[in-house]
Amino acid sequence: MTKAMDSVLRVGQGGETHQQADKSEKSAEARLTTNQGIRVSDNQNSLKSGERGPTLLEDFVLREKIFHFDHERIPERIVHARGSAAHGFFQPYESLSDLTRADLFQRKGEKVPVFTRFSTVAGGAGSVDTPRDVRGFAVKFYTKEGNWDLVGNNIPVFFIQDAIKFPDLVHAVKMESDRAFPQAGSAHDTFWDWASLMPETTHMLMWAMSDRAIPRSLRMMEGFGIHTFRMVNAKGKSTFVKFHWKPKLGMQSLVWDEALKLQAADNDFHRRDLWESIATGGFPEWELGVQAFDEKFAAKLPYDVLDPTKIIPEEVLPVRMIGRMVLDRNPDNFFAETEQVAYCPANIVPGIDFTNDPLLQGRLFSYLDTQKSRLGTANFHQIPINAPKCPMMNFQRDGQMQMAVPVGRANYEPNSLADHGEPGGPRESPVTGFSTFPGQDAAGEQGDKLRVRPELFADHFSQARLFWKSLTDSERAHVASSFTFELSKVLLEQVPARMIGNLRNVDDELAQRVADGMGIKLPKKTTPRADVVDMKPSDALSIHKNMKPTLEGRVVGILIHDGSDATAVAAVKKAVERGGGRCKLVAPKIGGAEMQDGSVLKADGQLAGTPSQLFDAVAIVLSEEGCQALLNEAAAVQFVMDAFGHLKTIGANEEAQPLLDKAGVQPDDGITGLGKDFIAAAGQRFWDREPKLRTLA
Ligand code: HDE
Repeated sequence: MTKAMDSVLRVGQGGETHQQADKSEKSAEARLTTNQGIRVSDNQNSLKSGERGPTLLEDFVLREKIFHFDHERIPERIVHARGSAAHGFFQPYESLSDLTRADLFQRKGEKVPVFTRFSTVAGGAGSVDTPRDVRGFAVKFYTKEGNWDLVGNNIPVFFIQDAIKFPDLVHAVKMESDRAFPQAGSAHDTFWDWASLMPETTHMLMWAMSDRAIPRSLRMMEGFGIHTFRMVNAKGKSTFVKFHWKPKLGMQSLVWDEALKLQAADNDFHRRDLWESIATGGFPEWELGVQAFDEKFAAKLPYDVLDPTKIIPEEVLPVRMIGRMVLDRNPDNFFAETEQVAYCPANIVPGIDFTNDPLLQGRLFSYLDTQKSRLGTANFHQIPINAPKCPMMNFQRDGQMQMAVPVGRANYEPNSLADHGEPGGPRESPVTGFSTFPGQDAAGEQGDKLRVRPELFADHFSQARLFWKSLTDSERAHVASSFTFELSKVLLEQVPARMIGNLRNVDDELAQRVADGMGIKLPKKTTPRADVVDMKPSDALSIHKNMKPTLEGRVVGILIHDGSDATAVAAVKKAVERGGGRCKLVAPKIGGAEMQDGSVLKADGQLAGTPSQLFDAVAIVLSEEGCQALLNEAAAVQFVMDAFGHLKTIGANEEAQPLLDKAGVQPDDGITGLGKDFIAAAGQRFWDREPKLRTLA
């Protein structure tokens, strides 16, 4: 074989010969090497004995590359496996020294870096973004006094009161263990079998069956610390707090049919939305607030503040806003940051402390334990995303994947090595170090060892009723319909009746609507353990009462075709952007459409792969011919039909009317022209339209 032929055969698909490659050798930092720093001469072909012969074991370049690849995956989180995260900062509005000595709350306006991860709970890491599910809302604050993790959810209560029930909950809700389906959804036998036998889940079930569990965007959900925590000030005074995150964009949720269709249209809908918003400078923002109260206030409540299935209505105790969080930077690497981040509710800083909430207490054990099996080593705190951004020193040593190189012999304390000129290592800080609030000051916090629930934990229905009573008619119809949808998927005969029997304790009308929705007789009421009482409805619990009719952070889809009016398209775009939103052009071909004036507008999405579910509102800008052509295009008719069915604003020019007619669009306040009326309506959903379109329970 000639030398020239040899070099051509040895080169991969890049087409570059080795002689050429040699000439173009890169500078030192751009050279491809093995993990040992050995320069790689050929990254296209493995080492073989002869041109068509066996691959040689001695090819360490190949073996190292494949070996590393084989181990790229780590065990996914047992819950909250699917998540998306971003970097940002927290900024307090004022000094909170009255409540806490925590360093991050002392100085108004001083930024503290954060890394925040949102997640679904039930599905695996590769599951879809829009199932009906609780969303995790976990924030790691890298404070000057160490990391504080506020590991919460987007729903302010939890399914269970005691950590010992958590594995049962998770086993029941995740895919069934023999068949491994369904993925990422609670609408199946084992979940409802278990939940219907556990009345304490009822309050959370109401939230999970509401629109809270199908958020439109991660940027438009609230977050909650759930448990009652403590803040402790410099004088050692403790105040109970409940943490709340409130989104600047207001709350917004999906329509259930839209959530289902999004699972097909874009598995990564929430992940992409978060990423694109940050990448285009629309930084998501939340306010952090606390409900702060003392023992006396707690003692007056008809429920226990240590019970995580209860809220304190904001109308009873207002939320004091204490700062804001802005997420302004996407991760550089999903695996290194979003996947390897290890949150832990036990990570708290001086000035914040736990309470005896029995769910919280169990969590304080679980997270450290799970990180060891997930990240494979007790040294996971050294991974950059987990490492504190303040000095960290102690006498812990060794373990798998130790990255630090501690100097000297001082791996024990006390020691007197410093007296002999050797490094003696760090020492404790009796005054500024973390000290636990003694806390044993309220009834029942000490006593005999017992496996019991406090009597005040027994009321499982009053707050579920409070939630129901606080919703709008449309939101109630969604709750009743979700129960109907989920229970209709349950094949175990005894379960729906038992569940509806529980719901009768929440509200007889709700139970009746679910029974009617399923076409079964209203079952017998189950007997509650405690009397159910009526509480004053709380507007803060409703999404519809807390939505913002704004274009800020919203995405408008503009459907165009050949012959569309470029000026009209530009005008819509400009007006949407002025309102703080973004536009995406949708056309039958990705290359774009030729406008009336001969210019070509490139599309952001091809019609067949870009349904209207992806947008908050749509504008249809067509010429007469363009519209005629789209009448025979199922994707175009569906685009409009779904925007209508998902209660969105549809702005259209006159020429597009035949398409609206074919899609069955009926006039209402959400069906507009392309001018000011479109812009005014586009940030809203038209809930009144819904009963005309589908039967809700
Ligand atoms: Fe978690 N939970 N949890 N959880 N949880 C985990 O930790 C656990 C609970 C929450 O984005 C795990 O790193 C127990 C309540 C979030 O990485 C695990 C109990 C709330 C995340 C674990 C609870 C949460 C987790 C799995 C009952 C809301 C994702 C992987 C006692 C306040 C954090 C991991 C992220 C993750 C255990 C209940 C929120 C197994 C035992 C209540 C947001 O440790």
